[in-house]
Amino acid sequence: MSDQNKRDSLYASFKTEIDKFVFDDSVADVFDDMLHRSIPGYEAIIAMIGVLAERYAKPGTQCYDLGSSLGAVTLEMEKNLKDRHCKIIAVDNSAAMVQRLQKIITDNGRLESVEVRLEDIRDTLVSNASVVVMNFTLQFIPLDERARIIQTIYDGLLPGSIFVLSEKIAFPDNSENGFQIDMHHEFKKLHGYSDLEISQKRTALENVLIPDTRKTHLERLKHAGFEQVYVWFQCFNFISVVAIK
Ligand code: GEK
Repeated sequence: MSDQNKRDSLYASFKTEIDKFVFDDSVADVFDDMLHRSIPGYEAIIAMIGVLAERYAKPGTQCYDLGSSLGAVTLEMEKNLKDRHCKIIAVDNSAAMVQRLQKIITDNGRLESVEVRLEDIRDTLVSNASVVVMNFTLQFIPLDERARIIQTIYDGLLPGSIFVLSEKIAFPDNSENGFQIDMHHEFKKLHGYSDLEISQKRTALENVLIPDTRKTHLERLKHAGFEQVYVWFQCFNFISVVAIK
């Protein structure tokens, strides 16, 4: 079994103290399995980002995968944009993730169109872009810095281009919020996570992953200047939005 396919059991045994969740080697080793068993619709979202990129990527422009982890989005874009002469820029500030993604890219012989950067997305300059994707990454950025990042993305996109934003969200209505979280946990249980794993992971993510509401996301995107903002995917408390400049 390769590192990429190792099963996630990071929170399987009881911990007396739960550290804040970080994207280190132990997480990177099991990350592929973690996301597939934790995000309802993850595979569909990746595949549909491929569809969106295929439709909107313009020849000779740049496509960004901000918070690229092991490159699921990067690889899907690369697969769908052959002969488009686009540069795909994958950015992540976790050395553990970047190291593994660099190896995946090298092993695939795809170095030419893909550039992997160890960089904080708060410092990323977006330019000449036709597709920018943040797949479950804005949720890890401090609340007061989110609007500035979205503005940088908007400014760096060419007219008619797209920004795809996927996020775990919160609901303003308490009973709906409870229902959606409950269903997400049910999804995780059916994918082999125990109640202990679910609860310890939840504690580790407290104040690390901070979900906004759908309304906040949509308003922030419109405020940055995006004219068309559409939620194209939702499953429980996970959504994906496409914003067209
Ligand atoms: C996927 N998109 O498979 N700068 C750069 N990277 C960051 C920052 C930051 N400030 N904060 C967090 N990250 C991927 C999944 S995971 C989602 C994205 C999750 C990185 C972090 O290191 C991690 O690799 C990624 O964002 C978030 O489609 O774990 O829920």
